[in-house]
Amino acid sequence: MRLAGAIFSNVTKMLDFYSQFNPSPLSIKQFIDFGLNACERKSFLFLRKELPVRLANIMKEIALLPENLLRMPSVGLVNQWYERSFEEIIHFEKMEPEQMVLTKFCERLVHIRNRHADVVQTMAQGVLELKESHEVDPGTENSIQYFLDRFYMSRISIRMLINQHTLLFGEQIGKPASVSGIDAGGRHIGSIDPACDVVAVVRDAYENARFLCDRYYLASPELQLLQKGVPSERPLLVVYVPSHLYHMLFELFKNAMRAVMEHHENNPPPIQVNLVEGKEDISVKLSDRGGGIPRSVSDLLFKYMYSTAPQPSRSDSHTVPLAGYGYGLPISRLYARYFHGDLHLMSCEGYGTDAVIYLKALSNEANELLPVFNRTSSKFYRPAPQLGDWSGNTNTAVISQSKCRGKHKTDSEITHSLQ
Ligand code: P4A
Repeated sequence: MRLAGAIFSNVTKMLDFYSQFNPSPLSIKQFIDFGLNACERKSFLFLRKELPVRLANIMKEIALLPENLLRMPSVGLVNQWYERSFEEIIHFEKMEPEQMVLTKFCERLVHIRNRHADVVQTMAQGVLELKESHEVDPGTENSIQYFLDRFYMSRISIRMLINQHTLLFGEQIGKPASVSGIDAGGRHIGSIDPACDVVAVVRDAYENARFLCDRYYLASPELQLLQKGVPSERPLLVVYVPSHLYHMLFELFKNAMRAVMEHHENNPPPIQVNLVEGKEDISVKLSDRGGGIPRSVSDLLFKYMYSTAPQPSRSDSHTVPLAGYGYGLPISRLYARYFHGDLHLMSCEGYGTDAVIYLKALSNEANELLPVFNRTSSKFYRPAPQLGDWSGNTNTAVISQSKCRGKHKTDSEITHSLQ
């Protein structure tokens, strides 16, 4: 009992200690330089500090979640995984970087990666448990949206670090299955392709989405590829993580195909993909004529609380739709933002939707975008009255406070609104 208490307080102390440091974002160029001057010892020394820092920063935010969400069994499970993994990495804190230790560290990272494989699903399950057991107010919903964006971004970054280390220095067992299946001809540096052929990834994602589309709708829209921008003759090559690009494109193709097939009984119009290489940005635009969605819906497509629905049961697995309500879009946008790109949806209701993936054209400008735990981030978890400062009928809290009927503001409302 006393021992358990001692371990508990030690981990708590370590969490406090490591959460004081800000995560160190790396650029794609730094990942590559690190990979080329491959030294396992140096990587080990960096990760045994950086991984606890990134874990501690996000664990501090988990602790600030609304209490009713924290009490959900799935959230508790995820929290336990994080505590476990944090402890396991801290274990290497004072070890000499000899070969035996380096090997054990690599094995531990693979183990941790496997432990966290279902974090996205399990957290989504936690949100579902909350929705089914509680009325969720708009303030709590905002906190959850804010948290999940940061939590999943943190996870993407931690997996990136683990993948780089295990791919560069680990045995064959450390290699995760290739998602897109594109043969890079051995030029990869960890998970980064210094000459990632965007057209090849677009075609691959299209073909795999089309396979699902054909199976469900017995037809599929064609792909029309157009390449524009500064020099357009040579293939568009980027320094990027192909699996991240594939993830985003596959998601967007599934959405576009579903919209097109639901909107056209026969002769589905093609999905157009425009590739543009600018000085600062590389843009990949998918345009479909799937009928589009109203603006009120396109905002919701990025909201975790609206995208959370129970998984279809196994018995309907032969009829799973092409693109369901999942975390596909919000997570895809995080992949884009992770290296300072972005993902935008522009829909014209009644016609179709454009989805644009922006990537940084220069690998030294493609820095990791990481959540930092501090006073500013903590503020977002404090329940605050949702008081709108624009007229309108979207915020019921405003209406219920009868401001729209010309009620005077209280002194405190005025003071606060001017701060
Ligand atoms: N129109 N346009 C889109 C959808 C509809 C669309 C759609 C009905 C809505 C939800 C969904 C999938 C498609 C599109 C491209 C996009 C996103 C939405 O990238 O044509 O699954 C939840």
